Amino acid sequence: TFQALIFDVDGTLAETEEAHRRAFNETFGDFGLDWHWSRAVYADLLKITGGKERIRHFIDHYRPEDAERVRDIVGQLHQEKTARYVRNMGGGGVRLRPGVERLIREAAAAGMRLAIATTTSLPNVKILLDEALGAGATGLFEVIAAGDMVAAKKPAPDVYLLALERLGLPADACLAIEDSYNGVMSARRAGITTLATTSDYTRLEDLRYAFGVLSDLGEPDAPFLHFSGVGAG
Ligand code: XBP
Ligand code: MG
Repeated sequence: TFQALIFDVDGTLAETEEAHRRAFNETFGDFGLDWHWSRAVYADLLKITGGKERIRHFIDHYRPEDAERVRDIVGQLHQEKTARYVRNMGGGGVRLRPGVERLIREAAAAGMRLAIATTTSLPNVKILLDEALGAGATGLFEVIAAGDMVAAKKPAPDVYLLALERLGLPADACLAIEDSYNGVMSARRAGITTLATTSDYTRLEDLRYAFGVLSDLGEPDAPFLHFSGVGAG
């Protein structure tokens, strides 16, 4: 029986990748780089999780001639990108995907424990939850495993293993909610059953290792359709 839900963030809680892409591109402009990540390029780059890792991959595969100039400032670029993302997300307009808020609130009310396992940086998680669910919404989540808290990002299992360790639960007590090949593989390698919802950038990805794949988490209008919390508590 499931005692906890572990959520991915980008693509699962909300469609955030266009906001990430914008923050990357604005940052490149700030630093005087003539780089621009189009949607098509970004779709390719998303195979690499983590912003710093993604920038390094871009340099290696798209702009090796810039390597010498930029290699040492990847950390700085990424710090600025995070600051921009947080600024851009502030001030409203953030929407969670269908059914996400309901699932979070009803699962919590039913006594399920909630956690997050994401490759994105912690400030990005906080601003999204604060903007979408109200200030202090991070408090709904007992555990937030994020970004550089682990050395190896998804599809490595580390971030899910960290979440399990902090929850003090075995893998089979948890259900992961994901949207990508990398995310599903990460949870699976940690031994966690995964429900996948497809997102804008992951629609065509191989999600066969999820136990179920849905377009989204739905938003029922009938009062008898509810999250039962069976198995919780
Ligand atoms: C999300 C990511 C992140 C974000 C950018 O993957 O790969 O890198 O795109 O965030 P997932 P940072 O949904 O599988 O966790 O720039 O903060 O890394
Ligand atoms: Mg994701």
